[in-house]
This record gives sequence, structure tokens and C-alpha cells, in this order.
Amino acid sequence: MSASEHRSPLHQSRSHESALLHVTGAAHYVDDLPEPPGLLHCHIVASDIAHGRLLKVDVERARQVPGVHAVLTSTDVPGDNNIGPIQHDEPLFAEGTVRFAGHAIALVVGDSIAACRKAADLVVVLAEPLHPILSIEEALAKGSFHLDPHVIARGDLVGAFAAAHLVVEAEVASGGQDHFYLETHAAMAVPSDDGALHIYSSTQHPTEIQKMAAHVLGVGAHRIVCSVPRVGGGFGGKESQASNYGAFVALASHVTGRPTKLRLNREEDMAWTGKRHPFLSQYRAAFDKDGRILGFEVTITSDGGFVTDLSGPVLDRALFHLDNAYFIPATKFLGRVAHTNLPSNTAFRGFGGPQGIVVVEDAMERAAHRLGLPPEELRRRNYYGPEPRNTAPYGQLISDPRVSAMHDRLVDEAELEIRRAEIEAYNAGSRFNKRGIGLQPLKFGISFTKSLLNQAGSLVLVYADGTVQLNHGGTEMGQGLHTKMQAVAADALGVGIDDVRVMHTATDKVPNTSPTAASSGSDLNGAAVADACATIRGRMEPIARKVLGVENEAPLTWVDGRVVGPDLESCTFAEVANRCWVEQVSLSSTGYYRTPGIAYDHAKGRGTPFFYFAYGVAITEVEVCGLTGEARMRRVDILHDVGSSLVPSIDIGQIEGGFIQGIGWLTDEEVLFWEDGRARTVGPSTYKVPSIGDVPIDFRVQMLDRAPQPGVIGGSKAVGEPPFMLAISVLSALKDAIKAYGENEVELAIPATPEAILRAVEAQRAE
Ligand code: MTE
Ligand code: LUZ
Ligand code: MOS
Repeated sequence: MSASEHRSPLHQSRSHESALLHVTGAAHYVDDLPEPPGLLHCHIVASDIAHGRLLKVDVERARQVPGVHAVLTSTDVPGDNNIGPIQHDEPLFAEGTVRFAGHAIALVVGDSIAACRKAADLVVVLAEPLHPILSIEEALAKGSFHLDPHVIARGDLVGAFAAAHLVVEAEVASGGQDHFYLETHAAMAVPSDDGALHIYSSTQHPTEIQKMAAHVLGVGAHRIVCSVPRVGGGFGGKESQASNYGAFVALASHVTGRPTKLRLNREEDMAWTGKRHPFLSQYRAAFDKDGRILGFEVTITSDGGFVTDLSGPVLDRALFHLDNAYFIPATKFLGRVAHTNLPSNTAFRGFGGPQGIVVVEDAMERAAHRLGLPPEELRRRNYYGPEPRNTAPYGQLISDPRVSAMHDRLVDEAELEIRRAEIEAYNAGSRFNKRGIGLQPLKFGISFTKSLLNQAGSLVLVYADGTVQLNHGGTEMGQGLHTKMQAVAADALGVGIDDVRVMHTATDKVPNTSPTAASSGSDLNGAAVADACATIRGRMEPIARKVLGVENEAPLTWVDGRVVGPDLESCTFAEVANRCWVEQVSLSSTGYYRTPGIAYDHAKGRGTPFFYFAYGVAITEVEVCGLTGEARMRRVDILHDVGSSLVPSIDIGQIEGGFIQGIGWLTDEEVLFWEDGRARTVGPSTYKVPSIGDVPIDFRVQMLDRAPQPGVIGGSKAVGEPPFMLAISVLSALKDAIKAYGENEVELAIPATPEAILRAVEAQRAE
């Protein structure tokens, strides 16, 4: 046989490793796991006021309800009643004050959910209401903030504004977004005979669950194992915020000695968990007469909610993306986090990036209107390019500015010019419906902005029959990470894809893991998996030579379950593995990776926070109905840079899915609260997420070819978050269409719901 008959599974399209289990419903999520005997259920009693002083919490009558085993409050926490991921400012149970409507006050543990609910009604909570801060505006007025401001500044801003031909000033508000993962938060704890706990959690961050459970119980991390079968969608919502539920079941099992489970229903999940951060930003932008941006002064404020959570790094990423793909010589970016009495906002796909990018795009749109240039032309004039237009405001070198070339290619392929003319003709003949087209470029920094998190581990076990169990630190939440890791291991060991089984993520297999977040799951874990496989293959090489009877120097090819020598002599991987066992050679190894060369100095606002950038361009055409404000995406063209895709079919899905989720944020989804701070959008009947009818009629997605990324596993690039921001092209297209109703500069709110579009259309007709 020849080696060329066999192919590595890397860079080949295939379906998700769990596709069959997903579509048949056989896949186990936490709540589907077989229930251990004696399992008790948990139910949270939460504050229904947004801010108040707790005067009395009386759980005595609740404890008497038949079937109830425990009713727990902050006084039952043996360790520290605190689960803040970075700032340690988040009480698990409210203590002294309640700080948002949904703040947990007590946890009922019982035989059934029904018994728990009955008991929950008997928990007496007396609180003296305090004034709640419920908006960024009010927090600004009262000086209510989390953390210190973060400033990134460079260049001569005063000079830039003095030299400006045009100065644009505006305010941009962007809204929250519920993660709306199909699986709500869930956790189950199972005690072992020595009282140690195994926690099954729907989390993106098993190590955090382990750490927080240990912290709340006051025990060592070695007393807790957290494992994750799979996550039914996370989108950032389970990066830090699964900790509460892991800690609750840990406490419940610790106190009762029984297995316990907690699963939020949709209403609880939507009311209590944090969302994408709404942002309120003010800016001043200086342009020259050709539309080149000279200076950009921006103040951004996010709504952090009642505790800090990940608001610091989210703010940082927003600041790091206020330039998007544009070279801006002089900048002053200042960011703050408002402290309000709302659920604590958290990671969400893009992690502040989208909120930063919409600000600079607003400036681009307004400048184009005022200078009478097509917005895509103005954008093109501002892209990063060769020196000296190749450094970001925080000092990082943009070594591969690809957006210009991608822009030109997509403008050509999507026939932007021809379609502009067609749209003009259509609009001239259509009174009520108008069409518009818009282009959105993207540069997105890849790496955790908290640099130390850029590390990963793996544990690879080869059995004597040649099959492989693969453990890595990442969690599978639908994004296809396990499918990619399976391909990486199969390629690195030279075995068939079906001989690699990816195990559930677990803290007793790979310790001290980072969250599966920042789109870095495959970069970091992929390199750690390849490292372990290389170690094992290195040990197997001499044995393979013995089996094949070839020279020490002779090159061997390991592919698809066979090892092939220089004269095409071959044997199976299984034969070599078995021989290793016989000859007492170890067939398992850990692997490790850390991203080299990144660092950021927060105080100076300078550094190289990103290992590289992902790029993309999208062109979207819409049609707006001027009578209802409804809009339809007629066609979307996307050219996105994923380097050399590890599994192309998976990446196409990520690009499409990310884009549609971005459309949801920008046009459909509106997180609302009542005037007293209680959540108002708590289910699909009050909160509109995109559905199949919102998918563009003509949706053309392609990946940049021949673009391998040096230093990243398989030459690939991270893909999970970046395409989300290409959806901003819909704002540009909507503004283009709305402009056709009149002459005015378009004022369009985010989200651009039908109501907002109608308001913008009517403002055009006004003068
Ligand atoms: N895709 C699916 N299907 N489900 C998800 O929860 N999360 C997104 C993205 N794509 C998500 C998803 C987010 S927020 C991130 S950071 C990345 O996947 C995380 O996975 P990765 O690092 O393996 O790409
Ligand atoms: N930085 C980042 C982070 O860029 N993305 C993340 O998800 C993240 N999470 C925690 C800390 N920093
Ligand atoms: Mo994604 S927001 O980094 O989990």
C-alpha cells in the first residue's frame, strides 16, 4: 500500500462528532444524565426587589414542609460566601443587602421540585427598599462605577482636531442581549464515600466550578471534580455565571450528604443571569477632506450590573476594538463600568468587541454622509496598511493587514457597484419599499486579553489496540471543538478519525484550565493536544522501526492508522502500539501550550495583547418597508479569514451562526426591565431571537483561501466570535435604505427593530 492512498482528516469537512446524537435527541446534557439514587432537587428563592436592606430572612416554616431536606442561606456556607471570578465581590447568597431582582436569598433542597416550590413560598423575607440604579445614565450622574477607568491614548489629539476638515460628534447606545442557549443553566453534585464531590455542570469553565465549589465549602480543590458532558450552547453566558449553580449543588450535597441537582427554567435563567453589556458611548472624530480619520476621542461606559464579574476584560476588549480595521493616528479612548442594580452582565460572543466596533462604524457612516462619499469608499481609505499605517492605538503592530485586499475581492465578487445602480433604480420606482446595501470590515484580536489565560493542557491515552482516548481542557458547546480536536489528534498520531474518542471535559484529567472562550478553544487546546501526541509518537518511532525493520534515519509516514516506511513497507498503528506495550514503552502523555509573546500593560495602555488578528468583510443588502419598518435581508456575502480551516464544514457553520446571532443583537433582541428593575423579557414570547425566517434569502459564505496562520495549530485561525461582528453590515445597509426616504443623516437605534426603523424613516420624511 502507499501512504498517499490515506489522508489526514485535518482540513477535511465532516459533520459534528455528536451530530447524530444531537438530531436524535440521544445526546446527554447535564439534566439528561442518569439520576443517582437518592437525588434531591434544588430551588432558588430570589429577591423580587432590585435593591434593599435585608431585615429578616426566616426559613423555619419552609423547613417543616414534607419532603424538604434543607433550606440554606448565607449562614450555612462553611467557606466563603463569595464567587466573584476576578474581583471576589459577588455574594453567592445575598448578605445584608439584596442588590438586584433575582439575587439569591435561600436555597431549598427537597425530594421534588414541587416540595421545594411549596417551601419557597413559606420563606419569609423582609427588606427595606433602597433606591435602585437602573441605567447607565443614572450611574453616570451618581458616579456609581466598578473598577478604575481604563485609558488608551496616543498621538496629538489636539493637533488632529485643529487640522480637521470635518468633526463628527455623536452618542452611540447599544443594547443588551440574552444568550438564549437552548440548555438553561444546570448542575448536579454527587458525593463519594469520603464526602468529596463530583459536580456535573453545564459550564464553559469547569476549573472555575471546581475552584468556586471548593472556595464556598472551604475545602481544597482536590476534593472537587467538575466534569462537563457537553453544553447546550454557552455563547459566553456560561464562562463565569455557571459558578452560582455549581456552588449551590456543592453546598446542598455537602449539607445533605445526598446527590443534588439544580436546573433553571427559562424564566429564571433569563431573569437572573447576566447578558451582553449595554454600552453608552460619546465620541468626537476628526476627518480630513478625503475622509481620512485623523483623531478619535471616545468615552465608553458599560452597564456592569450589580457586581464586576468579567466587566473589566469586556471593557478592555471594547477599547481594543474602537479602531476596528482602521488606522487612527491620534486617539484617546476612555472606558468605565457602571455599577447598577441589574443582573451582572457578562461575556457574550465578541466580548465587548461588537460594542466597540459599532461606535467607530457610526463615525464612518456619518462622515461618509457629510462628505458625500459611499460609506464603503470612506472605510476603504481608512484601513490599516503598510508602515506607518500599521500600529494599533495600544501599540501592537498589525503585521498582516488583510482587510483592503479582502474588501476589493468581495466588492468585486458581490458586484457592489452594479447592485448599487440596481438599487437606485429600484428605489426611484418604489414609493414605500426601499433597498440599501452596506459593507462591514472586521479586524478582531485573538487571545484572552487577560494574558495569563492563554494556556492549555491535554492528556492523551493510547491503548494497546491502537485506539485513543483524548482529553483536553476545552468544553464542547456546539461549536465543534471536539470535532476539531479529534482531527488534530488523528493527524498528529496518524490514526483514523474513528479511533479517537474525545472524552468528557473533566478537571481530574486536565487541571487548571482556562475557560473555553475568547474563540481560543481550538488554538490553545489544539496545540496542547498536538504536543501530547508528538510526545507519544516520539516514543513509538523506534518501536515502529523495529516492527518494519527499517533504518534509524529512514523517514516514516504515519497516516490513517498505518505506518509506512521509505520502501512502502507498512504496518498498522495498532501493531506498533501493541509492541510498545510488550516492550514496556509508555503510551500516554500530557501536553501543554502557552501563547508566546503577548503582554499588555493596563496602566500604560500599551502592549501586544493579541497573538494575531482574524479578518472578515461582509456585504449585506436589505429591503425596508416604509409602512411597517420591517426589513428583510435580500442577500449577504461574507468573506472571512479562518487561516487554514481545521474542519471547513464546522467553520462555515460558525460563520453563519455567528452572523445570524449578530443580526439578532442588532435588529431583533431587546432586553427590557420594568421600572422597578425586575426583568421584563423572560421568554421567547417577550424576547425575539432570530428564527429561520430571518436568515438571508441569498446567503453566500466563503473562507479566505491560502491563508495559513503561522504559529497556530494546522495554520488555522480562531472563528467562534469574529463573524458575529460582520452583522454590523446590516446597520450600514439599513441606513443606506432609510436614506432613500429623504435627505437627512440617518439616526438609527441599536437594536434596529421595526419600530426603530419606522422612527428613522419618519424622521426622513419630516423635513
Ligand atoms: N457556537 C455554538 N454552537 N455554541 C456556542 O455556545 N459560543 C461562541 C462560539 N461559537 C458558541 C459557539 C463563543 S462566545 C465562543 S468564545 C466560542 O464559540 C468558543 O469556542 P471556541 O473557542 O472553541 O471557538
Ligand atoms: N478576555 C477575552 C478575557 O478577551 N475574552 C474572554 O473571554 C476573557 N475571559 C476572561 C478574562 N479575559
Ligand atoms: Mo465567548 S464570549 O469568549 O465565551
